[in-house]
Amino acid sequence: MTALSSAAVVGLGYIGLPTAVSLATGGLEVTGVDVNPGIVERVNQGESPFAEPDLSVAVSGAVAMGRLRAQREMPQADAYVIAVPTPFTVDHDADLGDRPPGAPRGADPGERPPGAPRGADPGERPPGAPRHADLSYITAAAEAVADVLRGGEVIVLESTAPPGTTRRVSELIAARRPDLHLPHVPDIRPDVHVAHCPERVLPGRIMIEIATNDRVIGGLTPACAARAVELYRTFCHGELIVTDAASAEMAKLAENAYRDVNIAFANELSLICQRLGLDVWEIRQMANHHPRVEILRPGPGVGGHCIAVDPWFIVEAAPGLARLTATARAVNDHMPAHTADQIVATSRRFRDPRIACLGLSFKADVGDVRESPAVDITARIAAALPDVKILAVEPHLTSLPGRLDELGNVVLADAEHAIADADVIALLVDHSCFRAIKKTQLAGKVVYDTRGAWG
Ligand code: SAJ
Repeated sequence: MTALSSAAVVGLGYIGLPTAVSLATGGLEVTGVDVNPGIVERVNQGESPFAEPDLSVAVSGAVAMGRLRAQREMPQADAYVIAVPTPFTVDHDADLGDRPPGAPRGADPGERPPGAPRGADPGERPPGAPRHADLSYITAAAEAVADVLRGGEVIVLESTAPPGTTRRVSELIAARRPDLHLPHVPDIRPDVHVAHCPERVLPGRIMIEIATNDRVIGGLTPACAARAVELYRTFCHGELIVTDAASAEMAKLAENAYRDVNIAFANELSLICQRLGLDVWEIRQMANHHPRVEILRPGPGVGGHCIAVDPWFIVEAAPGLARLTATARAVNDHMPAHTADQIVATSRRFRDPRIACLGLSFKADVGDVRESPAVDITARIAAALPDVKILAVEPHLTSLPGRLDELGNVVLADAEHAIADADVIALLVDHSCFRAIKKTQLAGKVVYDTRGAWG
């Protein structure tokens, strides 16, 4: 088997672009493939289409060295990394809410491929309704790769997906390329290797974690895993843990479901403490002094394109068994409505309330609003109080997300003016700049701190 010298990364989003840059820095000739011409153009100009620490400089370096270029067409390459979104669809029969499904999750903030379903405005999601993985992006990517294979390539699925998806990719390629042997078929010598290597990087720390995190690499066969290890070894300094593809898929889902369940416990504890008139932050701090207790932080809900979505893939795989996983999702999905209700009730104390919502992104110090509880809460407050002007503060954005823009009574404001003007200040995201706000600036205001940032 010859050494890998070229790679194509499909989907130049939050995961694909950093992976493409890392492979280029690791010595491969890399082509990034994206359906969005705007993203292709930005990358070819040496720019990152989205904000992530240290990414822009890495893209500019890789493009300047001639190691990375972007295009819309699938090229021939020794290795393919598929890093496209896995959105979900809502089970409407079981839908308890009255709103459309959430925006797509995953690596690629760009356009959907032809025929893929449209996502709704980020932040909207009916609480408690089961979701099903929508594999249309993965299918489109696998088919495009299939069409250019010559034999000898390794194809790695990085997108998070339900157990069995990597095998499905191999089956899809086999159906399109009857001239090639694929590794899901036993007892043949495959022409192409197929593996899963789920991404694990934390937004805000992607460029550090992509190089240092341990990775799980699951092959459809041991030889597939070994070939994928060669690829990731070019840039990953962490341990590369080898397994089969379905186990790698499940390990990834388990990681995010574990975090979701633990955040749900923190959120449930916060609701209980509120009912009992106790301070959840003090109780959490005291409990965490125990050497084997680490309660996570309660908050206004769980957002982002991963933790709010991936547990549903476990529920989908084992509906009757994944009771705790499904309940955690329901607990976390209920938090935005609960938080909004509390802020609206507090605001009704004023005849003509002025409300500032600090933060719209899904978590601190990022600008990503996908599945953001803060957007949901702000929209709910604005809808409940249509005559009240809501001052939304999000230093990472220059315009409001569509869902808020449509409402008419939400305006994007800067922190200083919003705080000075408002009667009610709701801290929805604990960005560093909000944490730095002095208590004196908040004097005389009604403060609703969902993140425990102002003690
Ligand atoms: N959150 C809380 N309380 C906490 C921790 C988080 O309310 O104590 C909220 C955040 O505010 C946010 C959401 O949870 O709304 C998710 O944030 P996060 O920082 O926990 O995770 P993500 O979504 O940014 O990234 C996760 C990571 N997974 C794990 O930590 C197990 C990351 O490593 C994955 O690569 C990423 O999902 C992914 O792409 O799957």
